[in-house]
Amino acid sequence: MNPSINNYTTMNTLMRKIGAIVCFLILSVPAFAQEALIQNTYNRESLSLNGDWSYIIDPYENGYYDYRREPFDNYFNPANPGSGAYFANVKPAHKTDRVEYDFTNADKIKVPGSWSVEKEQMHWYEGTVWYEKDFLFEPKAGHKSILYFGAVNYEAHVYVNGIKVGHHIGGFTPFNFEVTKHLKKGNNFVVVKVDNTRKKDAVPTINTDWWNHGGITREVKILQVPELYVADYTVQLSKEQANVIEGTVALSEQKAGELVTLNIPELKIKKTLTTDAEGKASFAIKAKKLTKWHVDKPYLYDVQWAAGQDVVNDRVGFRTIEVSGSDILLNGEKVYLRGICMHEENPIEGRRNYSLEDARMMFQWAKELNTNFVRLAHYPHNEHMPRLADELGILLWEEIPVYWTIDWTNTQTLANAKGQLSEMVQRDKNRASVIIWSMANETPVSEERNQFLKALVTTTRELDNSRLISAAMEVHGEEDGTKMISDPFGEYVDIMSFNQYHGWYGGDIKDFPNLKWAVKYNKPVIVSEWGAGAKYGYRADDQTIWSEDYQAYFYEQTLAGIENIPNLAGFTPWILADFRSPRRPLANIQDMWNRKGLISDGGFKKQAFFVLKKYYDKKEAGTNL
Ligand code: GCB
Repeated sequence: MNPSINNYTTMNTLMRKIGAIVCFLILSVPAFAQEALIQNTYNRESLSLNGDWSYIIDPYENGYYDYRREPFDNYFNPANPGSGAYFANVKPAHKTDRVEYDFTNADKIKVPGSWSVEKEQMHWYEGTVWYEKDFLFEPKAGHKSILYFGAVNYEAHVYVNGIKVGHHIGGFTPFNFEVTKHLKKGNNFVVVKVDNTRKKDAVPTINTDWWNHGGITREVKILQVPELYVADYTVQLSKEQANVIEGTVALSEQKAGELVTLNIPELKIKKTLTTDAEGKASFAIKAKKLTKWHVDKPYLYDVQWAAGQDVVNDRVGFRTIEVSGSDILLNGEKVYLRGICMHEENPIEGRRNYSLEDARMMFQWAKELNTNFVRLAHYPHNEHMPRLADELGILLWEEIPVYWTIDWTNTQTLANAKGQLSEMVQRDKNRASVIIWSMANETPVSEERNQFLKALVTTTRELDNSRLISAAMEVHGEEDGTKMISDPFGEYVDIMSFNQYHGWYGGDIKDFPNLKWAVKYNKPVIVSEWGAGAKYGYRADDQTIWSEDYQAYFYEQTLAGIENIPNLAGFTPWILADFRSPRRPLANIQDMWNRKGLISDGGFKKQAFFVLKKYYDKKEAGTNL
């Protein structure tokens, strides 16, 4: 054995042990229980950390584990950070200092963004990348600082000035950590270990039909809130009592006897509530002359909460959503869902959507199609989407990435799915546009799966019992020439939704108008997907696969037969725009894009777009189809 290695090893072990003891003394509380999500980060004072960040690609996770594969986190000593842990962001102070990473001179990357698109050499990269940002900070007296991430795909370890502040799993939902004590006046830095490695027991699992965009994919900011602040609230129309606005509010601390005021000026509502021992209060107030939120008139009210020094404003629409037999009722009236599916991807730039402009582009296309409903597939999209949908009058289906073959018996996987579900509901529960929470997409029927999905339904109903629950299920075989919609999970949802690809994945599209369907449950039905691939600009005839003509014919045939499906309350064809997918290699046609979009990767409309638009125009006008 090489003696110097041996010595080094002994020294290193000793140092580690000392470090571990010091670290244990400093951080003797287990640090990273998930912190509650703060409600409405849009209208709070904040410092944006968007823009250029330094990054270091780290396929061996060298900055996270030592050479014995032990995480530096386990024994890290901030007073003596060493030269290994990248999150320490150490700079050599002397010419003899050896530090083998350097954020200052490292290449820069955009936040929000996806490295697979921004950095050519990282197009196919899946693994760890370290992000670092320096920033100036001015702490505000009497205030707390909360570091907020809109989303990081998929796993994030977060460090502020070299100290770990938290960890998050799940690529499409927000998270935050209170960092008041870690920030100082002047220069500060934040480091995030981002890891988009696909894992079998993750949510989603290793197999998806979309691009695994790695990076800090949504905004990052530091919120500054008063010491005691309005942490959470729900404001909505009661399901049971007409024109009653009801809800709850929770302060950041479990303090009884605090006064919280709800103000909705236009309705002349000003009510002061007193918190209970948990720092919470609830209310139910009759509103006179309420204008309800509707797709035809998306009316929003200014809603303001005030407690102590804290004031937070929101814009909230009031509506009810329920089912009755095979109908979906919006404000008590039947609504037919003229829908479309979307991924959270900008087809022109091939990156994740993250901005208000992106949201406008997507919804403008949806409006041009004359839709009133959008399925945000297959994971929660960024918050601009529900906020803008509230303003534009578009109904939304939101879902979590419980997609295909999830590890159903794994309790960690279930906890993960519940975590993502809770974060989605927590973020969007005050958005009138959101009417459906979807539990899953095309999951194979088994007892284990049923139990898993039932557990998600229970969690959803506990969090928000005012919206409808569904899942994109499948067609389960044929009986006597009739296609069966009979997934046993149908028993637990409010709306039976199913994807079907007759004419694409099997079957002949010319037969579609004559197909027979049977739905096991007497509930409203949404066909949550159907579609065919076409390369924009490829014109041939309606029998030639991949041509725009075939896709247009496919749409005509499907639309000619879709109303034969019993209890049909609407549908969302697959999909508004072409999107990147590693499952789609066909050269010169797909080139790693799923081509089922009605709009191409360049942003051009295919023929089928106009077929669907014509159908929706007629449907809206109530004229003969
Ligand atoms: C599906 C999936 C969707 C796919 C689509 C397709 O059923 O739900 O994620 O992208 O089919 O294009 O095959």
